[in-house]
Amino acid sequence: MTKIALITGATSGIGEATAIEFAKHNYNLIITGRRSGRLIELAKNITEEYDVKVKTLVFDVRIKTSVDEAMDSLEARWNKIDVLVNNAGLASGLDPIQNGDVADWEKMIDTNVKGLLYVSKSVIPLMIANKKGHIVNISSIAGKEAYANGNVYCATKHAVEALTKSMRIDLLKEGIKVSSVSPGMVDTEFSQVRFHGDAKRAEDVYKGFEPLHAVDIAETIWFIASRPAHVNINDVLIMPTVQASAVYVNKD
Ligand code: NDP
Ligand code: 8X3
Repeated sequence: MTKIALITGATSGIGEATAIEFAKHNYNLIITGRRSGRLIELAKNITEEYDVKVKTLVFDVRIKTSVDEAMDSLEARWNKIDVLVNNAGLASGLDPIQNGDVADWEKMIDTNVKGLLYVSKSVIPLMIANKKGHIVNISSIAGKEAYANGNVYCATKHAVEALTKSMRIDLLKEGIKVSSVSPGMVDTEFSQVRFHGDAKRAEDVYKGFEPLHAVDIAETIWFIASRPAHVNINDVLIMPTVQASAVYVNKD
């Protein structure tokens, strides 16, 4: 039977590349995000290129009732979710803690922590019923290290790390694998969002070196998801070759 992957935040960057990677490997897909136009376009492109089915679900991961409504709308044939990629997330702002904007803080906490929990809460019972499943949480180098002005973003990704470890323990007896992928700098829309649409500032982040590309992370997620049943890759920390830590980057 064709397997199913649910990928949150598939309207751009890592999530979009991951959807394409799983389609390439013959998975049917549930792709989610808030920008419905982009989801429809991606579904169209994927189904034209690959012989798979794609279901689009438009919801904001921060709103539990929206997550539940979207998940409840799934027809029974979509309920056997083999892989959940908790990818939807963002940084908003890059300010010292004393200047931080509370709205930015809440956006990051609500999306990166509460959103991941809400989606997991609705998918885990389906995986338990199927007696198998694999959850891949997208963390970050910011989940391993704290860096100047990263404060709340780093805190949310440290929370993702703790949740990943704890979920792995809680779901052990249910046969559900839990992994995380922690990338360094990846050239996506991430910095545009972090800098509130300031395209110039976002572009400068990736100048003078080759960052990771979304497909590098997508291929890593696929590798993790495609290991044999007895193997779980707990965590992958993946960096551009020129990046040694959150802040040490060998730029031209
Ligand atoms: P993008 O901004 O390109 O993609 C983010 C995705 O998350 C979009 O599809 C967006 O969809 C979705 N999203 C954001 N907020 C919400 C929300 N409230 N509800 C539903 N979906 C939401 O960034 P990336 O691809 O880089 O980011 C993906 C993940 O990777 C994030 O968790 C990020 O923290 C992590 N990461 C990124 C790194 C990088 O350098 N780029 C490095 C390490 C980790 P939409 O706006 O349509 O809702
Ligand atoms: C995104 C990478 O270095 O901006 O998680 O925190 S970084």
